[in-house]
Amino acid sequence: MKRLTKLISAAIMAAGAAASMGALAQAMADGEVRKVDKDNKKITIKHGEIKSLDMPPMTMVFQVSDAAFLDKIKPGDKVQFNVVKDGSKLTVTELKPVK
Ligand SMILES: [Cu+2]
Repeated sequence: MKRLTKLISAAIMAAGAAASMGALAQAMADGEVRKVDKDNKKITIKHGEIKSLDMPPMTMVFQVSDAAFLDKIKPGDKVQFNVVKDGSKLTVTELKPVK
């Protein structure tokens, strides 16, 4: 239940941010790809602040929900991504390159 409450409050926060900024994309986190590990569905991202997770900027490894995300991504690419907390695991559920 705690997870659901958190999810709902995150959704409300995202909706609020989208309303005030006029774009849903603003809710995504920014980062730069450091390493791609397709075999293990993992990606290392040097990311900016992630407000939804209360996380300061850092470089860390994320699990990705779909290995196909990693097809068009390589180290050095700038990306925008969404990440959800699943227990102690952080999973990237959306990932797109930024020009
Ligand atoms: Cu982090």
